[in-house]
Amino acid sequence: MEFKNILENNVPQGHSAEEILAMAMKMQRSMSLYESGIKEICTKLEILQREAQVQGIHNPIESIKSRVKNIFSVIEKLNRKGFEVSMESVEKNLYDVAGVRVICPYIDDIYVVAERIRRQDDLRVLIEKDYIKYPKANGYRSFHMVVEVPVFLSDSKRYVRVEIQLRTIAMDFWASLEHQIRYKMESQIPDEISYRLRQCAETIAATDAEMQDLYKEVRALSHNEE
Ligand code: 0O2
Repeated sequence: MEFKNILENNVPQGHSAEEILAMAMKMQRSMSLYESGIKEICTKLEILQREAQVQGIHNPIESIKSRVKNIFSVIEKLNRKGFEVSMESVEKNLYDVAGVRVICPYIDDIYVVAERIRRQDDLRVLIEKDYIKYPKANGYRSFHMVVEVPVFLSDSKRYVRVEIQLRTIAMDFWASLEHQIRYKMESQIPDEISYRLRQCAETIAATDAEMQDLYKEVRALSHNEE
């Protein structure tokens, strides 16, 4: 969301536009720490990918995307949740400023990657949310983890929170399009559209399960042939 829209729609109480702009510029400088946190996590994931490629075994990671939340979205979220707008508040109250999305071929791969992340003993896992076993009411499925990763600066070590979203290709397809559709609708999504989106999520979940079964069967067949 653009700064202009935030100020027009949602001015944080007790601040002037100039104050918020100055705060945004100050916060922007601190945001580089989140970039570093993302790099650390992406390196770990790329090492797992590379290991599978070198060993010629199934690679549980199809692709990796990352982003640092736009500073104005950060301010908007703090404001919407009633938190103070400051860098200290970001560090205390927000978990998804740094985000890494891991796209996996099959459902089982998600749990394999989650376990490999848990085993990295320099990471602290703070939160896990399994929206695959327990999908959101709208049909959203993904596995979310919030981890803290150490970032070494010239004179200190800082732990940076990174949200890791693990999804199959099919879950990502649904979530990306649902996100677009939701953003296109300025008002509440009509019930009929929500219903159809949920139906699409169910169809996709069934297809994901079928693809997983197919893969297991093919793998068993090829093992038998060896
Ligand atoms: P973006 O653009 O990805 O940054 P909250 O963060 O307050 O909304 P909570 O409980 O802290 O909620 O986090 P939650 O629900 O575990 O995960 C939030 C993130 O997961 C979202 O970030 C989305 O990326 C994704 N997500 C969660 N629910 C949905 C959904 O129904 N549809 C889609 N497409 N994505 C979802 P942001 O900040 O909303 O968006």
